[in-house]
Amino acid sequence: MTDFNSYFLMNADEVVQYVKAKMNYFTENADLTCAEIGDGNLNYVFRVVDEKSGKSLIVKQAGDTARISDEFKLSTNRIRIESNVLKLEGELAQGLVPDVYLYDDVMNCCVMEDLSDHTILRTALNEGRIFPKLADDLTTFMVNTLLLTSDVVMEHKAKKALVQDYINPELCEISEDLVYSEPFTDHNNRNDLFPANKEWIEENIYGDARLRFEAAKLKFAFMTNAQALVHGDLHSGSVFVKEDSTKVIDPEFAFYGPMGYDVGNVIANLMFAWSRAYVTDADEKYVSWLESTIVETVDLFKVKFLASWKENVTEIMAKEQGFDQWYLDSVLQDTASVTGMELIRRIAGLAKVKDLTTIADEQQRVQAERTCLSAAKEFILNAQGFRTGEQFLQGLKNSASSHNMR
Ligand code: SR1
Ligand code: MG
Repeated sequence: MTDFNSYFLMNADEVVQYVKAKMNYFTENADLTCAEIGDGNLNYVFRVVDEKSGKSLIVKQAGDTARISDEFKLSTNRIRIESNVLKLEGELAQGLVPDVYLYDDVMNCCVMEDLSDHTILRTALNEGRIFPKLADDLTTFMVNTLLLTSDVVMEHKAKKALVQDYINPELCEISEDLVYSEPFTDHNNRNDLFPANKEWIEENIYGDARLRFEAAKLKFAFMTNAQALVHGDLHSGSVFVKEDSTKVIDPEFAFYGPMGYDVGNVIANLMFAWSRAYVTDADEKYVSWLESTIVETVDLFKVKFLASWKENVTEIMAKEQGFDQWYLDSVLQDTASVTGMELIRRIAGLAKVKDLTTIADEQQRVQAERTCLSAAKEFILNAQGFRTGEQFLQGLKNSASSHNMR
């Protein structure tokens, strides 16, 4: 039996031995079973259960390549980032992330709370389920984790130490490539386009010089604007939900970047769900909840951001009259741009979303993809025009009307 003193990728049996060796979480006579349950693009996720007591936990381990493809060689350091960021987020946004029990820098794994009584938000949305607290919880999470890690609030040397701690070159490179370059150029030849939309994308995305110019500017903002400790991958696969609870997971892409990167990711992924619901004629109550969730995510973010600013600002020049609103406006403009970038990259890039790929009818999928792509162009090219939740929703709906094939 190994003592886990040197790194290797564990299988389910080894994870059971690992938990017995490293944790006091289960009793001596526990009857432990383990299964690999991960379906993400990067890591291996094991659920360990004591069949006697029902107690359980999660072990997440990083390999040195991405699960989705060996092309991505990645440092296992991402598990350190994930564990430490989860702990910090847990302090800043209490109850909105899972508890971390252990981080192991030899085995490159972390052990955390099992959230199996929750469902991944994307899965739940594709099933048409409603979560009344979603916008409220996600906006609290974003305002707290973003504003409170920024120069507005933190002592500047302490903030710079965090910037250093969370330098995340390899995972940032993935986003630089997959979000900010490949969907406009296909220069790595790995974009995966839905055949019925291929020509449309070549003409309207690859072929739009103005759009590509804006994307270039946004890429440099992503790489250089060390504004706050962003989650870095806040799509609906990174959120667990149940009726009365929201938990944000998977902050392995975290780094100091633009606040709008997180907010835009949330909005875009709600828009994928809306586009799917729209073209498949989903239940009206569900569609209307999705619409109010998009609107509230923007509007509650604004209200909470300004309230938190008032309460927590320490930077002397940030207290100048009007600076709070000016700063928030710039975050909203970034939010609009990133909403557009995320909408485009999940359709014209490598990493897809099930909201769209599982639409069985070809015409409906064509319509949903074009709705998202045209709205995305509007969000990117006219980013300064989106300041309210209603404007964001209207941007999407206008695009849906212009692609209505019913
Ligand atoms: C190679 S990883 C592909 C995508 O999965 C992650 O969740 C990120 O969104 C990344 O872009
Ligand atoms: Mg992830």
